[in-house]
Amino acid sequence: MQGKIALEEHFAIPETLMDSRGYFPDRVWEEVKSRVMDIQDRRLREMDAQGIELMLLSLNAPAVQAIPDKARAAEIARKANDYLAEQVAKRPDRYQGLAALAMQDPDGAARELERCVRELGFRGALVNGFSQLGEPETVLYYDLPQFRPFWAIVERLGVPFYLHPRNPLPRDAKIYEGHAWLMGPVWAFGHETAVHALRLMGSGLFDEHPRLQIILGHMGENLPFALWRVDNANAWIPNRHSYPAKKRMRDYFSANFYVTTSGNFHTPALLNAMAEIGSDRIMFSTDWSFENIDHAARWFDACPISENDRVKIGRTNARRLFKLGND
Ligand code: GRE
Ligand code: ZN
Repeated sequence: MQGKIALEEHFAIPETLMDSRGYFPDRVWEEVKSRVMDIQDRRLREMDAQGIELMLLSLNAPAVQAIPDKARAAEIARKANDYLAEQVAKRPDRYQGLAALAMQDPDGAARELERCVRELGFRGALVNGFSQLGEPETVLYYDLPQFRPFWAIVERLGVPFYLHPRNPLPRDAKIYEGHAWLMGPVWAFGHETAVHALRLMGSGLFDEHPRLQIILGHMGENLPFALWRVDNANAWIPNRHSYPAKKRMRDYFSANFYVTTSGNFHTPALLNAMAEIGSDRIMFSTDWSFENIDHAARWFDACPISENDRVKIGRTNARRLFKLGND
């Protein structure tokens, strides 16, 4: 399919590059490093070769979220956003921006998002899971009450918020002890991010701000598969669940979430997502530089779905959500 749009597509700046180092063996790192630092060269050739018209670019992970000093976190976010704006300005027909945000300071993050959207023309934000603040072990999840004014501004700006994975801190990763292979994209990323998304849903955030739109990568971080059981576990026990939110998790997932195909190029997973959230809320993505554009595109272009669904997932859903114009 020509004209695809991809939106979990990462770059790095020198200050954040090494955050991606630990996920790759030495022999692969040189390759990943050159991919993630490049924007205007090989990336465009890969996009051309695989029918990707536009990428929405975002900073690598965990980057800003893992800087416990909030002034430094804000400085790096701003630096990454200014650099991204310069790069987008060179090829606005091929690239658009998603803002990095120092959520360590919710008011500052809201102001930076506003600057990115109003002054730099960015289309939304991508944040790498919880933020560390002060003591490196202090973690902030965005269902906490101090983030409600931030969410009000996201809703008012009308831009989506991509909740991207990061690893849990060692303190919260004891279950993986002795099994380091389960960290990162293999398993821990998905679990960490799914729990964060469920916290947002259960907190009542979407009752207060019903127009918020959250994007999850990796075909929804396993939530489309798990959703029925989340709402129905022990359904024979009356009032088993009690949480601040007014509705079922399914209702929020259907009204306030999108999922992308990033790093999950598997037809049964896509069909499950289509059955649970529907083809209007699924968008193509690759997860370059950490996955391969050709793997993503070859799979997607040939997977057995209707051409109507392919065009929605490959292009038009993103054009609508990010207000990129109609066609
Ligand atoms: C990602 O961005 O999803 C990612 C990383 C590092 C390794 C693998 C991966 O940030 O998918
Ligand atoms: Zn990613």
